[in-house]
Amino acid sequence: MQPTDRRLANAIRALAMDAVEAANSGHPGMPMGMADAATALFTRHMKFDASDPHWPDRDRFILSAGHGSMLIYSLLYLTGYARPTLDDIKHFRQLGSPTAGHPENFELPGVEVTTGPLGQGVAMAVGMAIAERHLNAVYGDELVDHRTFVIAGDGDLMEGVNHEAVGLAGHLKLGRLIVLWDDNEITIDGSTDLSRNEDVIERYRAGQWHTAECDGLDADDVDRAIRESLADPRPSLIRCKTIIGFGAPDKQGTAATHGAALGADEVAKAKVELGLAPKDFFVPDDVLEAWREVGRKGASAHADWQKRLDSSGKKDEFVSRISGKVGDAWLKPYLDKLLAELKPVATRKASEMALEAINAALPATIGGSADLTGSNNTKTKALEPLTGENYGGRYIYYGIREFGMAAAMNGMALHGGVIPYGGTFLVFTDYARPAIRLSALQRARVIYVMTHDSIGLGEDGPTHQPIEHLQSLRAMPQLMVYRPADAVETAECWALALQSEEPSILALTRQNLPPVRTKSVPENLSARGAYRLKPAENNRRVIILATGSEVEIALGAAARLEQQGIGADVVSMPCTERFDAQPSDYREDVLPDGGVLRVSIEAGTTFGWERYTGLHGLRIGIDRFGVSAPAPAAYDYFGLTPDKAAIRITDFMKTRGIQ
Ligand SMILES: Cc1ncc(C[n+]2csc(CCOP(=O)(O)OP(=O)(O)O)c2C)c(N)n1
Ligand SMILES: [Mg+2]
Repeated sequence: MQPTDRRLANAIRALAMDAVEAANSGHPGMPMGMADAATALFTRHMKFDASDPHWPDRDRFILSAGHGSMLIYSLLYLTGYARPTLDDIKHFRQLGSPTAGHPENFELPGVEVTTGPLGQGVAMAVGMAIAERHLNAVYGDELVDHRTFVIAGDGDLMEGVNHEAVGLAGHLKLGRLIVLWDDNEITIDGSTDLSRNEDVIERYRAGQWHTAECDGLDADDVDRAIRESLADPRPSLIRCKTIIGFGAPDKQGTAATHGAALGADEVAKAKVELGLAPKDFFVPDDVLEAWREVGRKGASAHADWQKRLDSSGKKDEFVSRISGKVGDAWLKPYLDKLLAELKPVATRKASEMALEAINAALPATIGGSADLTGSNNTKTKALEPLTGENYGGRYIYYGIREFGMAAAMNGMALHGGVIPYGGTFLVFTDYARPAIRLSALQRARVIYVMTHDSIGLGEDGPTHQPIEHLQSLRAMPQLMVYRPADAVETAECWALALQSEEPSILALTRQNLPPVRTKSVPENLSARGAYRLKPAENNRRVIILATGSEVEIALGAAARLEQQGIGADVVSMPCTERFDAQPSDYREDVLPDGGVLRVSIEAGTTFGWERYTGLHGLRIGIDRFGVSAPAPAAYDYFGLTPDKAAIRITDFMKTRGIQ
């Protein structure tokens, strides 16, 4: 006899309680409250094949309420994914176990995205749903026809990014996105009455979503609400009324079950209450077998899909597209053309020029901007807008939603098959930063086109002028920060970003820059992170390191030093992370130890530049907020001109007694 839905759900509850108990750490309340809803979703709706977590046409499931990680670990184990094993679950939250505190996409293939920072799961799901619709427009129903399901908590819906995600999804009519809201009226501090009185349902409705309500503890009722939602063309929010910690007799319905082990007594009582055996990590055979059958069910749909792919005539293209590998065949012809007609150009414009070649060569790119298209130069001529009426478009008007844009791009990148890039001003990376951090943590290939990268943006003044941004972004692991000096470096950095496994930030100027790279070379010099752009002519006594727009200033200062008989190398450093990864002999050649004064010039904080100048070097930069003035006046005011830099360097040499 088929076990009841409640018995299937109780297996989740048992594993969640026991794993949290064993770790003496974790969140049992959420998995216990949503076990029935998750059972309805996985047994009756989710299209997946546990034997192949990478099947491209699988439905995507995102546990936005990542603290309830035992919910997804239980589901993956029960349905028969290779990992986590029961042993992995017994090692919940332990060093080296893939059952990390919060679900990590790089630990378990069945985990689509990393969640835990509340709100971002829903926002990434929006990106997944965009990617699905876009690829559907390109490849048709035969190859791309899946849905994105989310389980989200009160916290996910309170976060600011939720408003951005709801607005974007409603506008783009992402009808294949279904969010199940765990409406348990509890957060860490206690009742949601402490902090919320908005009508969540009305807010979603205002955002052009379909909404449904159900008893989240009744799998049949959840199933009904999901079916209703599937039939509606709008994105759906399903309000699942639940009880946090359901089944724990003395603690259910209270914040006490949110984020702590229930305690042995309460677990024992809960097992009695739920009709479970008193054993730890125990799943009855018939229950496990029923779950395993659920995990196998998708195999036939998978096989049918494979047949359609094999006979589609598009197999190689599709497989290569999903693999995400891209070449850089566009680069050389583009550079040849560029070098033949050199002229001063802002690197944001140079980025647009490179994108014309990239977007023509790589159909996987999807561009966009948070309402700064004309400033970020992100839209190339042939790109059509991606809209609710035309998902085949490749340009997204994200609106003024930097965080929502970045999170959506994470979802798109992790969905696969598309390479998202999107722009705003560099200073507003602060608005997108939590999602940039998740790009990095998840190794999502997202390319951030961040223009107006210094005081060089001029008159908009200190609120718009990045100061600490470059260095603070460089401090983030697994994020490549590129600051190209001219059009050639901009193209090189684009090529690197596209081929990288990490997310990248391109920091680009508003103002024109003269070409500093004027000759064709066989190598992508930016790949080294830093390279000697101009060697000293006189006996080398100074090495000037500069990035982006300050490379021009470094060259001018070096010329003045050379006139005084002081030999000066100029090193262009478009990417410190790449330089750090070079072999030591290369780094030693570019920045030899001892005897030579090292100077950095960057129109931003000097914080951290001692990493390359050494403590006895000279750091030229801006250690305060900017000024509202035309760019040349601002540069002059901060001493960032060839003359002023050269004088600072020679003065510094004199006071330090450097001959
Ligand atoms: C951005 C962010 N802020 C704070 C937290 C810490 N935190 C984790 S869960 C939680 C409460 C979430 O409440 P709810 O979504 O209702 O989850 P439930 O207690 O119902 O399981 C908080 C504040 C977090 N994970 N992410
Ligand atoms: Mg809650």
